[in-house]
Amino acid sequence: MTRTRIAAVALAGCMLLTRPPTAAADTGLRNAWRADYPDVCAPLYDLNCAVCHTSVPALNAYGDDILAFGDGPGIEGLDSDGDGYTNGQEILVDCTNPADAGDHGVVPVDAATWSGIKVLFR
Ligand SMILES: [Ca+2]
Repeated sequence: MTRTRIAAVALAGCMLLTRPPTAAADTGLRNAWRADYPDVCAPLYDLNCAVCHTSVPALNAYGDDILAFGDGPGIEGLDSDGDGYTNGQEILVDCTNPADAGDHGVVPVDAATWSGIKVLFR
């Protein structure tokens, strides 16, 4: 084996060992999220990985909450981005990004009141 060939094999080996994890590793959670929200609005559906990631594999605030509390209804009462709108309202009612404090509805819903709960399930 020539020196060039040995160097090429060593470089290829290093590249395989240092390869970053692929997004495919997270497709199970993404699919679970989509199963929880089968009728999610198109803008949120189109965000794809950006619903939970700032840049794969780094998580945004909503992704951090999913990691901490699990996906689906368990975190709908949280306000991951701190904009005053719960994740449930953003995803199910307003069609806004639960990880972007600059993207929210017009009127925050107080889910602690009966009228607030009705708005979440209309
Ligand atoms: Ca938001």
